[in-house]
Amino acid sequence: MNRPTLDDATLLARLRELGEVGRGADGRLTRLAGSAADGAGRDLVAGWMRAAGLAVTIDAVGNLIGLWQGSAPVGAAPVMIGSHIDTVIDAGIYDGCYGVLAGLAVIEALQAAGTRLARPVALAAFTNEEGVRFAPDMLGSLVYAGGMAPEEALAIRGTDGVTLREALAAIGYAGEAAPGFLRPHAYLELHIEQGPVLEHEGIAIGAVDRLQGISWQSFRLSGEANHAGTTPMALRRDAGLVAAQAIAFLREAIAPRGGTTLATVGTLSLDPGAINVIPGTARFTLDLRDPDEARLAAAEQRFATALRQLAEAEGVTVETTRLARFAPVLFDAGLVARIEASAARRKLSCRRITSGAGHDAQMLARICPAAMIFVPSQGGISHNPREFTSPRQLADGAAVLLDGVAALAAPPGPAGAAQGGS
Ligand code: HGY
Ligand code: MN
Ligand code: MN
Repeated sequence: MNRPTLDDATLLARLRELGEVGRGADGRLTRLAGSAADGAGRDLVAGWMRAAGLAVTIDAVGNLIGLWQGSAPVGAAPVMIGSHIDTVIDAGIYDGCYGVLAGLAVIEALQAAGTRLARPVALAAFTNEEGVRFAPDMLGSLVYAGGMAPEEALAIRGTDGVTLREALAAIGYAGEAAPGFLRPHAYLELHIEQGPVLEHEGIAIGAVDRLQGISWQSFRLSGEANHAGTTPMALRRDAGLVAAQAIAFLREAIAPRGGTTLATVGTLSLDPGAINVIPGTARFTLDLRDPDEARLAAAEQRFATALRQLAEAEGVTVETTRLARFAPVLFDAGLVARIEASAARRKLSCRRITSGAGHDAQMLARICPAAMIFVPSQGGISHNPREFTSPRQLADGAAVLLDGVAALAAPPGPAGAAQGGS
């Protein structure tokens, strides 16, 4: 049995090939969950999984799971790795895809080394991690972990009015298997940091020990559309004004610079949207995050109170819709320690880090020990076509993932592989 060797060149080539799926004529990459581009991306990844001899299963919410049974005893709980391949709008090529494709590279390296398994290895590409089209985000892994019934998820209507059920059926990924059909022994997710910390500190590997809380809400403010030239300021019910005041309040009072609470209004629309009409309706979404649950709840409460007062003062009504709410998550200390030990063995600098972004790992942590491995993001940029991580850094992260899978699925001794690999 040889030492497993990762094929970094193929990993990079696949990342780039998948990164072209869903790229428009304008050069922007968008592969929203359940879109035709998502279907094409899934076909590509499922093809690579099958070529590696994995048994590919699609579950009822479209989660794509490849299983390498190898020499593992039938019925042994698998070690699960993976992430997602859906993207945001005008995305980079690494977010999510790196975790899935590095996971495939790890499996192929272990196979090529003739590794004997004590446990099978499952590779997952979860549905709708980004949540841009269907809320909440991490939807596929939430259902997989039992946090939402498949029927409820499939009935969710996207921003374009299409249900998840319709979208998955349209791309041929409305599967049969019951989400959660494989209960993992452990889950490890490799992901780009998407933030500035590792690069700023010159650290190669992030051992992610916690993930911050997330609150998503949408608001509809209703005032009165009226003539911009004939309506005195004192007689207006300007929904756009209240939205603008509320957004300013977020930065001034809820999430000032230097605090831990993060507030983002990523979508904002005024209706009817004409230069000479007072906006009768304003719609916006709010993404609030904080590593501390009590602070996150307090931020939600303070904003709700302020918005109500601002609206009352302008004679505007408020409708609030809850889109997502996930408490902060602590990852498995044993897995985090394994990640740190692997980095140390490989002489890679490493630090513990909190994830600012949501990830599928936070859902899998509900049903098994879970942790994440981060690699640096150049300039801390993500959810942006300038997202970049160097080939060296990508290879380092994949090597640490390889060590984790080898240790968990092929422990040393008669049944296992040689520890680690190059
Ligand atoms: O929003 C997030 O943090 C993740 O990218 N879905
Ligand atoms: Mn991601
Ligand atoms: Mn993302």
